[in-house]
Amino acid sequence: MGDNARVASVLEEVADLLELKEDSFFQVRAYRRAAREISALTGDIRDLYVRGHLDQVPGVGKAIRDKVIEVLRTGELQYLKDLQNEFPAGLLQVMQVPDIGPKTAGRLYKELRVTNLQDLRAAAEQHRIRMLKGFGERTEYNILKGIRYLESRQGRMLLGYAYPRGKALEEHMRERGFDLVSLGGSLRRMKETIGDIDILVGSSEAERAMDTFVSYPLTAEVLLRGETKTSIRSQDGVQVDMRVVAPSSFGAALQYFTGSKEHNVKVRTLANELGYKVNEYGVFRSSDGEKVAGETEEDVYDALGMQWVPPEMREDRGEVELARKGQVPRAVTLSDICGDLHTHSEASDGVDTVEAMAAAAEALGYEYLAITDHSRSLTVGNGLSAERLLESMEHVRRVNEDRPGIHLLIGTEVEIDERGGLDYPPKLLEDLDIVVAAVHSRFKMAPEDMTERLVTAVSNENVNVLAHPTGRIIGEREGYSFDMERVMQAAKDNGVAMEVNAFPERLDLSDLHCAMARERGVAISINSDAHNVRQLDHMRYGVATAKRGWVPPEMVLNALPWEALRKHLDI
Ligand code: DGT
Ligand code: CA
Ligand code: CA
Repeated sequence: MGDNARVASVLEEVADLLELKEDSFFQVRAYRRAAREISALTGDIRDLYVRGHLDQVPGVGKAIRDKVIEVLRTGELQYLKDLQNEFPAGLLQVMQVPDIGPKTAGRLYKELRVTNLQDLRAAAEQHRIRMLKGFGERTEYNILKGIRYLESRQGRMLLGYAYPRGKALEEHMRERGFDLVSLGGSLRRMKETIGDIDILVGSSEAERAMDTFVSYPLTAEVLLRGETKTSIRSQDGVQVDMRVVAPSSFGAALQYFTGSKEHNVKVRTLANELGYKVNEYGVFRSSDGEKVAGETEEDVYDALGMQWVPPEMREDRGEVELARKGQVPRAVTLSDICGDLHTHSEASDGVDTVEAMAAAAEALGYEYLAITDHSRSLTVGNGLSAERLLESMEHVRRVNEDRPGIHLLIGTEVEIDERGGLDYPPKLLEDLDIVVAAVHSRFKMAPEDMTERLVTAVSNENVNVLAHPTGRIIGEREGYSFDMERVMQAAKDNGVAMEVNAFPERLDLSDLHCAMARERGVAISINSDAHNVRQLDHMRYGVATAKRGWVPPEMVLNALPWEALRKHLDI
Protein backbone atom coordinates (compact mmCIF):
# COMPACT_ATOMS: atom_id res chain seq x y z
CA MET A 1 0.00 0.00 0.00
CA GLY A 2 1.28 3.45 -0.78
CA ASP A 3 1.23 6.21 1.82
CA ASN A 4 -1.97 7.75 0.47
CA ALA A 5 -3.82 4.45 0.57
CA ARG A 6 -2.50 3.58 4.01
CA VAL A 7 -3.44 6.91 5.57
CA ALA A 8 -6.85 6.87 3.90
CA SER A 9 -7.57 3.38 5.12
CA VAL A 10 -6.63 4.26 8.71
CA LEU A 11 -8.94 7.30 8.62
CA GLU A 12 -11.69 5.23 7.04
CA GLU A 13 -11.37 2.69 9.84
CA VAL A 14 -11.57 5.46 12.43
CA ALA A 15 -14.78 6.65 10.76
CA ASP A 16 -16.22 3.12 10.83
CA LEU A 17 -15.50 2.73 14.52
CA LEU A 18 -16.87 6.15 15.38
CA GLU A 19 -20.00 5.23 13.52
CA LEU A 20 -20.21 1.90 15.33
CA LYS A 21 -19.87 3.85 18.56
CA GLU A 22 -22.65 6.16 17.39
CA ASP A 23 -20.34 9.12 17.74
CA SER A 24 -21.26 12.46 16.23
CA PHE A 25 -22.38 12.32 12.64
CA PHE A 26 -20.15 15.30 11.84
CA GLN A 27 -17.05 13.59 13.18
CA VAL A 28 -17.73 10.49 11.13
CA ARG A 29 -18.30 12.55 8.04
CA ALA A 30 -15.12 14.58 8.59
CA TYR A 31 -12.96 11.44 8.76
CA ARG A 32 -14.60 9.94 5.69
CA ARG A 33 -14.16 13.12 3.73
CA ALA A 34 -10.47 13.37 4.66
CA ALA A 35 -9.95 9.73 3.69
CA ARG A 36 -11.60 10.33 0.34
CA GLU A 37 -9.60 13.45 -0.41
CA ILE A 38 -6.34 11.78 0.50
CA SER A 39 -6.94 8.76 -1.66
CA ALA A 40 -7.82 11.06 -4.55
CA LEU A 41 -4.55 13.00 -4.31
CA THR A 42 -2.41 12.67 -7.40
CA GLY A 43 0.81 13.40 -5.50
CA ASP A 44 2.22 11.57 -2.49
CA ILE A 45 0.91 12.78 0.87
CA ARG A 46 4.32 12.23 2.39
CA ASP A 47 5.75 14.92 0.08
CA LEU A 48 3.09 17.36 1.25
CA TYR A 49 3.92 16.51 4.84
CA VAL A 50 7.66 16.92 4.33
CA ARG A 51 7.12 20.29 2.69
CA GLY A 52 4.73 21.37 5.43
CA HIS A 53 1.76 21.57 3.06
CA LEU A 54 -0.67 19.14 4.64
CA ASP A 55 -3.12 21.99 5.18
CA GLN A 56 -3.57 22.13 1.40
CA VAL A 57 -5.49 18.88 1.44
CA PRO A 58 -9.20 19.67 1.53
CA GLY A 59 -10.93 18.33 4.62
CA VAL A 60 -7.76 17.96 6.67
CA GLY A 61 -8.07 20.27 9.67
CA LYS A 62 -5.85 20.42 12.72
CA ALA A 63 -7.13 17.33 14.53
CA ILE A 64 -6.99 15.08 11.49
CA ARG A 65 -3.69 16.56 10.40
CA ASP A 66 -2.02 15.43 13.63
CA LYS A 67 -3.32 11.93 13.06
CA VAL A 68 -2.10 11.88 9.47
CA ILE A 69 1.35 12.90 10.70
CA GLU A 70 1.34 10.15 13.32
CA VAL A 71 0.50 7.56 10.68
CA LEU A 72 3.21 8.86 8.35
CA ARG A 73 5.79 8.87 11.13
CA THR A 74 4.99 5.63 12.90
CA GLY A 75 2.83 3.67 10.49
CA GLU A 76 0.19 3.46 13.25
CA LEU A 77 -2.41 5.52 15.05
CA GLN A 78 -2.89 5.26 18.79
CA TYR A 79 -6.38 6.78 18.57
CA LEU A 80 -7.44 3.97 16.24
CA LYS A 81 -6.01 1.36 18.59
CA ASP A 82 -7.94 2.88 21.50
CA LEU A 83 -11.14 2.78 19.49
CA GLN A 84 -10.49 -0.81 18.48
CA ASN A 85 -10.06 -1.77 22.12
CA GLU A 86 -13.55 -0.58 22.89
CA PHE A 87 -15.05 -3.40 20.84
CA PRO A 88 -14.59 -7.15 20.60
CA ALA A 89 -11.94 -7.81 17.95
CA GLY A 90 -14.30 -10.13 16.10
CA LEU A 91 -16.77 -7.34 15.52
CA LEU A 92 -14.21 -5.54 13.38
CA GLN A 93 -14.11 -8.64 11.19
CA VAL A 94 -17.88 -8.65 10.98
CA MET A 95 -17.63 -5.20 9.42
CA GLN A 96 -15.33 -6.61 6.73
CA VAL A 97 -18.21 -8.69 5.37
CA PRO A 98 -19.46 -7.05 2.17
CA ASP A 99 -22.68 -5.12 2.79
CA ILE A 100 -22.20 -4.98 6.56
CA GLY A 101 -21.32 -1.45 7.54
CA PRO A 102 -20.90 -0.08 11.05
CA LYS A 103 -24.66 0.54 11.45
CA THR A 104 -25.61 -3.04 10.66
CA ALA A 105 -22.73 -4.42 12.72
CA GLY A 106 -23.83 -2.26 15.63
CA ARG A 107 -27.38 -3.57 15.47
CA LEU A 108 -26.28 -7.18 15.13
CA TYR A 109 -24.07 -6.66 18.17
CA LYS A 110 -26.75 -5.05 20.30
CA GLU A 111 -29.76 -7.06 19.24
CA LEU A 112 -28.25 -10.48 18.56
CA ARG A 113 -25.00 -10.39 20.55
CA VAL A 114 -23.02 -11.02 17.39
CA THR A 115 -19.37 -10.41 18.31
CA ASN A 116 -17.51 -12.33 15.62
CA LEU A 117 -17.85 -14.13 12.30
CA GLN A 118 -18.85 -17.43 13.91
CA ASP A 119 -21.72 -15.73 15.73
CA LEU A 120 -22.72 -14.06 12.53
CA ARG A 121 -22.78 -17.28 10.57
CA ALA A 122 -24.79 -19.02 13.30
CA ALA A 123 -27.29 -16.16 13.47
CA ALA A 124 -27.79 -16.27 9.70
CA GLU A 125 -28.05 -20.04 9.55
CA GLN A 126 -30.57 -20.12 12.37
CA HIS A 127 -32.60 -17.44 10.60
CA ARG A 128 -32.37 -15.04 13.51
CA ILE A 129 -31.29 -12.13 11.31
CA ARG A 130 -34.45 -12.07 9.23
CA MET A 131 -36.42 -11.53 12.44
CA LEU A 132 -34.85 -8.11 12.93
CA LYS A 133 -36.76 -5.10 11.79
CA GLY A 134 -35.64 -4.04 8.32
CA PHE A 135 -33.73 -7.27 7.61
CA GLY A 136 -35.01 -9.97 5.28
CA GLU A 137 -34.29 -13.38 3.90
CA ARG A 138 -32.24 -11.82 1.16
CA THR A 139 -29.98 -9.99 3.66
CA GLU A 140 -29.41 -13.24 5.45
CA TYR A 141 -28.49 -14.96 2.22
CA ASN A 142 -26.15 -12.12 1.23
CA ILE A 143 -24.46 -12.24 4.61
CA LEU A 144 -23.72 -15.94 4.28
CA LYS A 145 -22.40 -15.36 0.80
CA GLY A 146 -20.27 -12.50 2.12
CA ILE A 147 -18.74 -14.63 4.86
CA ARG A 148 -17.73 -17.32 2.38
CA TYR A 149 -16.29 -14.66 0.14
CA LEU A 150 -14.28 -13.10 2.93
CA GLU A 151 -12.89 -16.45 4.00
CA SER A 152 -11.77 -17.27 0.49
CA ARG A 153 -9.78 -14.01 0.25
CA GLN A 154 -8.22 -13.87 3.67
CA GLY A 155 -4.62 -12.80 3.73
CA ARG A 156 -4.17 -12.64 -0.03
CA MET A 157 -3.18 -9.63 -2.07
CA LEU A 158 -4.12 -8.54 -5.56
CA LEU A 159 -1.90 -9.55 -8.45
CA GLY A 160 -1.53 -5.87 -9.34
CA TYR A 161 -0.19 -5.20 -5.84
CA ALA A 162 2.25 -8.10 -5.75
CA TYR A 163 3.61 -7.89 -9.28
CA PRO A 164 5.46 -4.54 -9.16
CA ARG A 165 6.83 -5.47 -5.73
CA GLY A 166 8.09 -8.84 -6.94
CA LYS A 167 9.63 -7.25 -10.02
CA ALA A 168 11.37 -4.60 -7.91
CA LEU A 169 12.97 -7.30 -5.77
CA GLU A 170 13.98 -9.26 -8.82
CA GLU A 171 15.62 -6.08 -10.12
CA HIS A 172 17.35 -5.53 -6.79
CA MET A 173 19.01 -8.95 -7.15
CA ARG A 174 19.93 -8.44 -10.79
CA GLU A 175 21.53 -5.08 -10.16
CA ARG A 176 23.78 -6.77 -7.62
CA GLY A 177 25.10 -9.32 -10.07
CA PHE A 178 22.64 -12.19 -9.83
CA ASP A 179 21.63 -12.99 -13.41
CA LEU A 180 19.67 -16.16 -12.82
CA VAL A 181 16.64 -14.74 -11.05
CA SER A 182 12.95 -15.39 -11.54
CA LEU A 183 9.65 -14.93 -9.83
CA GLY A 184 8.02 -18.23 -8.92
CA GLY A 185 4.80 -19.46 -7.31
CA SER A 186 1.40 -17.98 -7.95
CA LEU A 187 2.97 -14.67 -8.98
CA ARG A 188 4.76 -16.27 -11.92
CA ARG A 189 1.51 -18.03 -12.79
CA MET A 190 -0.21 -14.62 -12.57
CA LYS A 191 -3.08 -15.76 -10.39
CA GLU A 192 -5.58 -13.02 -9.56
CA THR A 193 -4.59 -13.05 -5.90
CA ILE A 194 -1.23 -13.90 -4.36
CA GLY A 195 -0.53 -15.40 -0.93
CA ASP A 196 3.16 -14.63 -0.79
CA ILE A 197 5.82 -13.69 -3.31
CA ASP A 198 8.34 -16.38 -4.28
CA ILE A 199 11.70 -15.56 -5.83
CA LEU A 200 14.28 -18.02 -7.05
CA VAL A 201 17.99 -17.35 -7.56
CA GLY A 202 20.47 -19.65 -9.24
CA SER A 203 23.92 -18.99 -7.81
CA SER A 204 26.92 -20.71 -6.27
CA GLU A 205 27.13 -17.88 -3.74
CA ALA A 206 24.12 -18.68 -1.60
CA GLU A 207 25.38 -16.70 1.39
CA ARG A 208 25.90 -13.52 -0.62
CA ALA A 209 22.50 -13.96 -2.28
CA MET A 210 20.80 -14.16 1.13
CA ASP A 211 22.69 -11.09 2.38
CA THR A 212 21.70 -9.18 -0.73
CA PHE A 213 18.08 -10.20 -0.31
CA VAL A 214 17.74 -9.13 3.33
CA SER A 215 19.53 -5.85 2.57
CA TYR A 216 16.62 -4.87 0.32
CA PRO A 217 15.82 -1.34 1.55
CA LEU A 218 12.13 -2.11 2.09
CA THR A 219 12.79 -5.08 4.38
CA ALA A 220 10.91 -4.62 7.64
CA GLU A 221 11.64 -7.97 9.27
CA VAL A 222 13.57 -11.14 8.50
CA LEU A 223 11.19 -13.99 9.28
CA LEU A 224 13.50 -16.87 8.54
CA ARG A 225 17.09 -17.11 7.47
CA GLY A 226 18.30 -20.49 6.25
CA GLU A 227 20.88 -21.91 3.90
CA THR A 228 18.57 -22.32 0.94
CA LYS A 229 15.54 -20.30 1.94
CA THR A 230 15.09 -16.88 3.47
CA SER A 231 11.82 -15.09 4.13
CA ILE A 232 11.28 -11.43 4.80
CA ARG A 233 8.34 -9.19 5.42
CA SER A 234 8.56 -5.90 3.59
CA GLN A 235 7.41 -2.56 4.93
CA ASP A 236 4.21 -2.79 2.97
CA GLY A 237 3.32 -6.01 4.71
CA VAL A 238 4.23 -8.45 1.96
CA GLN A 239 5.93 -11.75 2.73
CA VAL A 240 8.63 -12.76 0.26
CA ASP A 241 10.32 -16.18 0.17
CA MET A 242 13.62 -16.43 -1.64
CA ARG A 243 15.33 -19.68 -2.46
CA VAL A 244 18.83 -20.16 -3.80
CA VAL A 245 19.95 -23.20 -5.76
CA ALA A 246 23.04 -24.10 -7.77
CA PRO A 247 22.88 -22.81 -11.34
CA SER A 248 22.85 -26.39 -12.64
CA SER A 249 19.52 -26.93 -10.82
CA PHE A 250 17.91 -23.59 -11.65
CA GLY A 251 15.46 -24.98 -14.24
CA ALA A 252 14.32 -27.85 -12.03
CA ALA A 253 13.89 -25.56 -9.04
CA LEU A 254 12.02 -23.01 -11.10
CA GLN A 255 9.70 -25.72 -12.36
CA TYR A 256 9.18 -26.96 -8.81
CA PHE A 257 8.61 -23.60 -7.15
CA THR A 258 6.38 -22.24 -9.87
CA GLY A 259 3.75 -24.84 -9.16
CA SER A 260 0.94 -25.15 -9.09
CA LYS A 261 1.18 -28.03 -6.70
CA GLU A 262 -1.50 -29.83 -8.72
CA HIS A 263 0.42 -29.36 -11.96
CA ASN A 264 3.60 -30.65 -10.32
CA VAL A 265 1.91 -33.71 -8.90
CA LYS A 266 0.73 -34.59 -12.43
CA VAL A 267 4.19 -34.05 -13.89
CA ARG A 268 5.84 -36.17 -11.22
CA THR A 269 3.37 -39.00 -11.59
CA LEU A 270 4.01 -39.01 -15.31
CA ALA A 271 7.76 -38.97 -14.66
CA ASN A 272 7.49 -41.99 -12.39
CA GLU A 273 5.62 -43.91 -15.07
CA LEU A 274 8.44 -43.12 -17.47
CA GLY A 275 11.09 -44.25 -15.00
CA TYR A 276 12.27 -40.86 -13.76
CA LYS A 277 12.30 -39.01 -10.50
CA VAL A 278 11.76 -35.24 -10.48
CA ASN A 279 12.58 -32.89 -7.63
CA GLU A 280 13.82 -29.34 -7.22
CA TYR A 281 17.38 -30.42 -8.13
CA GLY A 282 16.69 -32.10 -11.41
CA VAL A 283 15.27 -35.03 -13.35
CA PHE A 284 16.93 -38.31 -12.38
CA ARG A 285 16.79 -41.74 -14.01
CA SER A 286 15.30 -44.13 -11.46
CA SER A 287 17.41 -47.10 -12.57
CA ASP A 288 20.83 -45.60 -11.88
CA GLY A 289 20.14 -42.19 -10.29
CA GLU A 290 21.79 -40.38 -13.22
CA LYS A 291 20.76 -36.73 -13.59
CA VAL A 292 19.37 -36.13 -17.06
CA ALA A 293 18.10 -32.53 -16.81
CA GLY A 294 17.90 -29.54 -14.48
CA GLU A 295 19.59 -26.48 -15.88
CA THR A 296 16.61 -25.05 -17.72
CA GLU A 297 12.87 -25.60 -17.47
CA GLU A 298 12.74 -26.56 -21.14
CA ASP A 299 15.23 -29.37 -20.45
CA VAL A 300 13.12 -30.63 -17.57
CA TYR A 301 9.93 -30.87 -19.62
CA ASP A 302 11.86 -32.16 -22.62
CA ALA A 303 13.44 -34.98 -20.62
CA LEU A 304 9.91 -36.15 -19.80
CA GLY A 305 8.83 -36.00 -23.43
CA MET A 306 6.77 -32.89 -22.78
CA GLN A 307 6.45 -29.53 -24.39
CA TRP A 308 7.29 -26.57 -22.13
CA VAL A 309 4.12 -25.16 -20.54
CA PRO A 310 3.67 -21.41 -19.98
CA PRO A 311 3.46 -20.73 -16.22
CA GLU A 312 -0.01 -19.17 -16.53
CA MET A 313 -1.32 -22.50 -17.77
CA ARG A 314 0.11 -24.72 -15.02
CA GLU A 315 -3.08 -25.36 -13.08
CA ASP A 316 -3.75 -28.99 -13.99
CA ARG A 317 -6.62 -28.14 -16.30
CA GLY A 318 -5.52 -30.57 -19.00
CA GLU A 319 -2.24 -28.87 -19.95
CA VAL A 320 -0.04 -31.80 -18.86
CA GLU A 321 -1.82 -34.20 -21.17
CA LEU A 322 -1.58 -31.75 -24.06
CA ALA A 323 2.09 -31.04 -23.38
CA ARG A 324 2.75 -34.74 -23.64
CA LYS A 325 1.21 -34.77 -27.10
CA GLY A 326 3.04 -31.60 -28.06
CA GLN A 327 -0.28 -29.81 -28.38
CA VAL A 328 -0.17 -27.01 -25.82
CA PRO A 329 -2.36 -24.35 -27.44
CA ARG A 330 -0.87 -20.96 -28.17
CA ALA A 331 -2.46 -18.42 -25.85
CA VAL A 332 -2.44 -14.64 -26.18
CA THR A 333 0.59 -12.74 -24.84
CA LEU A 334 1.30 -9.06 -24.31
CA SER A 335 3.13 -8.80 -27.64
CA ASP A 336 -0.06 -9.82 -29.49
CA ILE A 337 -1.90 -6.76 -28.19
CA CYS A 338 -2.23 -4.00 -30.80
CA GLY A 339 -4.18 -1.44 -28.80
CA ASP A 340 -6.42 -0.61 -25.87
CA LEU A 341 -10.18 -0.18 -26.35
CA HIS A 342 -11.34 1.10 -22.96
CA THR A 343 -9.62 4.09 -21.36
CA HIS A 344 -10.62 7.38 -19.72
CA SER A 345 -9.40 10.94 -20.07
CA GLU A 346 -9.80 13.99 -17.89
CA ALA A 347 -13.07 14.68 -19.69
CA SER A 348 -14.79 12.24 -17.29
CA ASP A 349 -13.05 10.74 -14.24
CA GLY A 350 -9.62 10.15 -15.75
CA VAL A 351 -6.63 12.22 -14.74
CA ASP A 352 -4.68 12.71 -17.95
CA THR A 353 -5.41 14.52 -21.18
CA VAL A 354 -6.25 12.78 -24.44
CA GLU A 355 -2.86 13.95 -25.74
CA ALA A 356 -1.01 12.37 -22.81
CA MET A 357 -2.94 9.10 -23.10
CA ALA A 358 -2.22 8.97 -26.84
CA ALA A 359 1.49 9.62 -26.32
CA ALA A 360 1.70 6.93 -23.64
CA ALA A 361 -0.14 4.39 -25.81
CA GLU A 362 2.17 5.19 -28.68
CA ALA A 363 5.17 4.66 -26.42
CA LEU A 364 3.80 1.21 -25.58
CA GLY A 365 3.93 0.43 -29.29
CA TYR A 366 0.17 0.35 -29.75
CA GLU A 367 -1.38 0.95 -33.14
CA TYR A 368 -4.59 2.33 -31.69
CA LEU A 369 -6.24 3.64 -28.55
CA ALA A 370 -9.91 4.23 -27.78
CA ILE A 371 -10.96 7.01 -25.42
CA THR A 372 -14.17 5.84 -23.77
CA ASP A 373 -15.25 8.29 -21.10
CA HIS A 374 -18.30 7.69 -18.93
CA SER A 375 -21.82 8.56 -20.09
CA ARG A 376 -24.17 11.12 -18.61
CA SER A 377 -25.99 9.09 -15.93
CA LEU A 378 -22.80 8.13 -14.14
CA THR A 379 -22.55 11.31 -12.14
CA VAL A 380 -19.98 9.88 -9.71
CA GLY A 381 -17.77 9.29 -12.74
CA ASN A 382 -18.37 12.80 -14.09
CA GLY A 383 -20.21 11.32 -17.05
CA LEU A 384 -20.41 13.32 -20.27
CA SER A 385 -23.65 14.93 -21.40
CA ALA A 386 -24.43 14.50 -25.10
CA GLU A 387 -23.05 17.99 -25.72
CA ARG A 388 -19.82 17.28 -23.89
CA LEU A 389 -19.46 14.00 -25.75
CA LEU A 390 -19.74 15.86 -29.06
CA GLU A 391 -17.02 18.26 -27.94
CA SER A 392 -14.88 15.37 -26.83
CA MET A 393 -15.40 13.71 -30.19
CA GLU A 394 -14.08 16.80 -31.97
CA HIS A 395 -11.16 17.03 -29.61
CA VAL A 396 -10.14 13.39 -30.01
CA ARG A 397 -10.36 13.69 -33.79
CA ARG A 398 -8.15 16.77 -33.71
CA VAL A 399 -5.54 15.05 -31.54
CA ASN A 400 -5.72 12.08 -33.88
CA GLU A 401 -4.77 14.26 -36.79
CA ASP A 402 -1.84 15.74 -34.89
CA ARG A 403 -0.49 12.30 -34.07
CA PRO A 404 0.25 10.21 -37.10
CA GLY A 405 1.92 7.56 -34.91
CA ILE A 406 -1.32 6.19 -33.45
CA HIS A 407 -4.96 5.83 -34.44
CA LEU A 408 -7.31 7.31 -31.85
CA LEU A 409 -10.85 6.04 -31.62
CA ILE A 410 -13.58 8.05 -29.99
CA GLY A 411 -15.95 5.94 -27.99
CA THR A 412 -17.94 5.77 -24.79
CA GLU A 413 -18.30 3.59 -21.76
CA VAL A 414 -22.05 3.89 -21.82
CA GLU A 415 -24.29 3.06 -18.88
CA ILE A 416 -26.69 0.17 -19.25
CA ASP A 417 -29.92 1.14 -17.53
CA GLU A 418 -31.93 -1.33 -15.49
CA ARG A 419 -33.87 -2.55 -18.49
CA GLY A 420 -30.86 -2.93 -20.76
CA GLY A 421 -31.24 0.42 -22.51
CA LEU A 422 -28.31 2.72 -23.18
CA ASP A 423 -27.60 6.17 -21.89
CA TYR A 424 -27.26 8.00 -25.24
CA PRO A 425 -29.61 8.15 -28.22
CA PRO A 426 -28.86 5.64 -31.04
CA LYS A 427 -27.89 8.37 -33.47
CA LEU A 428 -25.10 9.55 -31.20
CA LEU A 429 -23.86 6.01 -30.56
CA GLU A 430 -23.77 5.36 -34.30
CA ASP A 431 -21.42 8.27 -34.77
CA LEU A 432 -18.90 6.87 -32.32
CA ASP A 433 -16.09 4.53 -33.38
CA ILE A 434 -16.64 2.13 -30.51
CA VAL A 435 -19.25 1.56 -27.81
CA VAL A 436 -18.30 -0.17 -24.58
CA ALA A 437 -21.41 -0.86 -22.51
CA ALA A 438 -21.28 -1.22 -18.73
CA VAL A 439 -23.41 -1.79 -15.65
CA HIS A 440 -22.61 0.47 -12.69
CA SER A 441 -25.98 0.60 -10.96
CA ARG A 442 -28.68 -1.65 -9.49
CA PHE A 443 -26.36 -4.61 -8.88
CA LYS A 444 -28.85 -6.53 -6.80
CA MET A 445 -31.56 -7.29 -9.31
CA ALA A 446 -33.10 -10.73 -9.45
CA PRO A 447 -30.82 -12.95 -11.56
CA GLU A 448 -33.41 -13.36 -14.33
CA ASP A 449 -33.78 -9.60 -14.63
CA MET A 450 -30.03 -9.08 -14.71
CA THR A 451 -29.70 -11.70 -17.46
CA GLU A 452 -32.41 -9.93 -19.45
CA ARG A 453 -30.73 -6.59 -18.89
CA LEU A 454 -27.35 -7.82 -20.16
CA VAL A 455 -28.81 -9.78 -23.08
CA THR A 456 -30.75 -6.70 -24.17
CA ALA A 457 -27.62 -4.57 -23.95
CA VAL A 458 -25.40 -6.90 -25.99
CA SER A 459 -28.18 -7.29 -28.54
CA ASN A 460 -28.14 -3.55 -29.17
CA GLU A 461 -26.66 -3.08 -32.61
CA ASN A 462 -24.47 -0.20 -31.49
CA VAL A 463 -22.66 -2.11 -28.76
CA ASN A 464 -19.19 -3.53 -29.48
CA VAL A 465 -17.90 -4.58 -26.06
CA LEU A 466 -19.55 -5.59 -22.79
CA ALA A 467 -17.35 -4.05 -20.05
CA HIS A 468 -16.42 -5.96 -16.85
CA PRO A 469 -19.30 -8.40 -17.40
CA THR A 470 -19.77 -9.71 -13.85
CA GLY A 471 -19.15 -6.50 -11.90
CA ARG A 472 -17.08 -8.22 -9.25
CA ILE A 473 -14.52 -6.34 -7.17
CA ILE A 474 -11.98 -8.82 -5.86
CA GLY A 475 -12.05 -8.97 -2.07
CA GLU A 476 -14.98 -6.58 -1.84
CA ARG A 477 -17.97 -7.72 -3.77
CA GLU A 478 -18.96 -10.74 -5.71
CA GLY A 479 -20.28 -10.21 -9.21
CA TYR A 480 -24.01 -9.88 -9.74
CA SER A 481 -25.94 -13.06 -10.30
CA PHE A 482 -27.06 -13.83 -13.82
CA ASP A 483 -26.95 -16.54 -16.46
CA MET A 484 -23.48 -16.15 -17.98
CA GLU A 485 -24.22 -18.87 -20.51
CA ARG A 486 -27.06 -16.89 -22.05
CA VAL A 487 -25.21 -13.61 -22.05
CA MET A 488 -22.20 -15.18 -23.78
CA GLN A 489 -24.46 -16.73 -26.40
CA ALA A 490 -26.12 -13.38 -27.04
CA ALA A 491 -22.70 -11.71 -27.29
CA LYS A 492 -21.61 -14.31 -29.81
CA ASP A 493 -24.79 -14.00 -31.86
CA ASN A 494 -24.37 -10.23 -32.01
CA GLY A 495 -20.64 -10.08 -32.63
CA VAL A 496 -20.05 -8.38 -29.29
CA ALA A 497 -16.80 -8.97 -27.41
CA MET A 498 -16.80 -9.77 -23.71
CA GLU A 499 -14.24 -7.66 -21.89
CA VAL A 500 -11.41 -8.84 -19.74
CA ASN A 501 -11.08 -5.71 -17.68
CA ALA A 502 -7.44 -5.63 -16.62
CA PHE A 503 -7.87 -3.50 -13.51
CA PRO A 504 -6.30 -5.54 -10.67
CA GLU A 505 -9.44 -5.23 -8.52
CA ARG A 506 -11.60 -6.49 -11.36
CA LEU A 507 -9.95 -9.01 -13.69
CA ASP A 508 -13.41 -9.45 -15.07
CA LEU A 509 -13.89 -11.76 -16.96
CA SER A 510 -11.88 -14.07 -14.70
CA ASP A 511 -9.60 -16.82 -16.00
CA LEU A 512 -12.37 -19.42 -15.68
CA HIS A 513 -14.85 -17.24 -17.51
CA CYS A 514 -12.20 -16.70 -20.21
CA ALA A 515 -12.00 -20.47 -20.61
CA MET A 516 -15.78 -20.56 -20.89
CA ALA A 517 -15.74 -17.85 -23.59
CA ARG A 518 -13.00 -19.69 -25.48
CA GLU A 519 -14.92 -22.96 -25.46
CA ARG A 520 -17.99 -21.20 -26.79
CA GLY A 521 -16.19 -19.18 -29.44
CA VAL A 522 -17.03 -15.80 -27.90
CA ALA A 523 -14.62 -12.98 -28.77
CA ILE A 524 -12.96 -11.13 -25.93
CA SER A 525 -11.44 -7.68 -25.64
CA ILE A 526 -8.66 -7.15 -23.10
CA ASN A 527 -8.75 -3.56 -21.88
CA SER A 528 -6.88 -1.59 -19.25
CA ASP A 529 -9.75 0.74 -18.25
CA ALA A 530 -6.88 3.14 -17.47
CA HIS A 531 -7.78 6.38 -15.68
CA ASN A 532 -4.24 7.71 -16.07
CA VAL A 533 -1.23 6.97 -18.25
CA ARG A 534 0.42 4.58 -15.80
CA GLN A 535 -2.63 2.38 -15.62
CA LEU A 536 -2.26 1.53 -19.30
CA ASP A 537 0.31 -0.97 -17.95
CA HIS A 538 -2.47 -2.92 -16.26
CA MET A 539 -2.96 -4.52 -19.66
CA ARG A 540 -0.48 -7.24 -18.63
CA TYR A 541 -2.79 -8.49 -15.88
CA GLY A 542 -5.69 -8.81 -18.28
CA VAL A 543 -3.57 -10.59 -20.84
CA ALA A 544 -2.29 -13.01 -18.19
CA THR A 545 -5.87 -13.71 -17.12
CA ALA A 546 -6.87 -14.50 -20.69
CA LYS A 547 -3.78 -16.65 -21.05
CA ARG A 548 -4.80 -18.55 -17.90
CA GLY A 549 -8.04 -19.24 -19.76
CA TRP A 550 -6.03 -20.41 -22.81
CA VAL A 551 -7.55 -17.73 -25.03
CA PRO A 552 -5.78 -17.72 -28.42
CA PRO A 553 -4.84 -14.37 -29.99
CA GLU A 554 -7.29 -14.97 -32.83
CA MET A 555 -10.17 -14.61 -30.37
CA VAL A 556 -8.98 -11.27 -29.00
CA LEU A 557 -10.51 -8.17 -30.59
CA ASN A 558 -7.60 -5.89 -29.73
CA ALA A 559 -5.05 -8.34 -31.08
CA LEU A 560 -6.39 -7.35 -34.49
CA PRO A 561 -4.06 -5.03 -36.41
CA TRP A 562 -5.52 -1.61 -37.13
CA GLU A 563 -6.86 -2.28 -40.63
CA ALA A 564 -8.64 -5.44 -39.52
CA LEU A 565 -10.08 -3.76 -36.44
CA ARG A 566 -11.30 -0.90 -38.56
CA LYS A 567 -13.05 -3.28 -40.90
CA HIS A 568 -14.59 -5.11 -37.96
CA LEU A 569 -15.90 -1.91 -36.38
CA ASP A 570 -16.95 -0.58 -39.77
CA ILE A 571 -15.26 2.79 -39.33
P1 DGT B 1 0.20 -18.61 -2.92
O1 DGT B 1 1.50 -18.16 -2.38
O2 DGT B 1 -0.73 -19.12 -1.88
O3 DGT B 1 -0.45 -17.58 -3.78
O4 DGT B 1 0.45 -19.87 -3.90
P2 DGT B 1 1.80 -20.49 -4.42
O5 DGT B 1 1.45 -21.38 -5.55
O6 DGT B 1 2.79 -19.42 -4.70
O7 DGT B 1 2.26 -21.42 -3.23
P3 DGT B 1 3.48 -21.33 -2.22
O8 DGT B 1 4.00 -19.96 -2.06
O9 DGT B 1 3.03 -22.03 -0.97
O10 DGT B 1 4.57 -22.27 -2.88
C1 DGT B 1 5.24 -21.89 -4.06
C2 DGT B 1 5.37 -23.07 -4.97
O11 DGT B 1 6.19 -24.07 -4.38
C3 DGT B 1 4.06 -23.76 -5.28
O12 DGT B 1 3.38 -23.17 -6.33
C4 DGT B 1 4.54 -25.15 -5.61
C5 DGT B 1 5.72 -25.35 -4.72
N1 DGT B 1 5.34 -26.06 -3.50
C6 DGT B 1 5.16 -25.54 -2.29
N2 DGT B 1 4.83 -26.50 -1.40
C7 DGT B 1 4.79 -27.65 -2.08
C8 DGT B 1 4.49 -29.00 -1.74
O13 DGT B 1 4.20 -29.35 -0.62
N3 DGT B 1 4.55 -29.89 -2.76
C9 DGT B 1 4.88 -29.52 -4.03
N4 DGT B 1 4.91 -30.42 -4.99
N5 DGT B 1 5.14 -28.29 -4.36
C10 DGT B 1 5.11 -27.35 -3.42
CA1 CA C 1 3.57 -17.90 -3.20
CA1 CA D 1 5.90 -19.12 -0.62
